[in-house]
Amino acid sequence: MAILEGDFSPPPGRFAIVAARFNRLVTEALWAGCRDAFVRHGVPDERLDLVWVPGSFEIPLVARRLAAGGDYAAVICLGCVIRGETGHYDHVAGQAAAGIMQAGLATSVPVIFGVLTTETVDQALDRAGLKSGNKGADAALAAIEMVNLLRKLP
Ligand code: INI
Repeated sequence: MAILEGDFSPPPGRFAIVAARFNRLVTEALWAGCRDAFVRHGVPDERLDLVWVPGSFEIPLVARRLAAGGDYAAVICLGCVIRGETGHYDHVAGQAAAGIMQAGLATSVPVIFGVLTTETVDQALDRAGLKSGNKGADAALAAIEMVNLLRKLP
């Protein structure tokens, strides 16, 4: 019986981070957590490329293009969608999630979902380095685990 699992040993390759400028106070904190997690797991700044896009809705196009280019071991998507008074939230959050999933499936490159979807600003801040950890750091770890897992798969 084979049990295959990715670990958190330093992975090879370059990593692209696609970050949304919308709700930038939060996404800057996600990027900081992501970068810190990469560095502490043996991926220095020189192997990270950061691309800013206007909002989470724009993340999938850029993530897919970067994943398809062949230069990156994984692409990490960082955004923050906060539910407002309108239905805009559902469209932006839903399409960002679907597009990010599609980018990974279409390219066979891990494309990691580090987009916060919350009811309030406080919930978002809690997940960007306050009470509830840092989702950007979690996204970096997911990328490392997936890169190491894919190297083991037959
Ligand atoms: N983009 C976000 O990343 N988060 C949001 O909360 C948000 N809201 O609420 O509107 C948001 N909107 C912008 C959207 O992502 C696009 O940039 C815009 O619609 C242009 O295509």
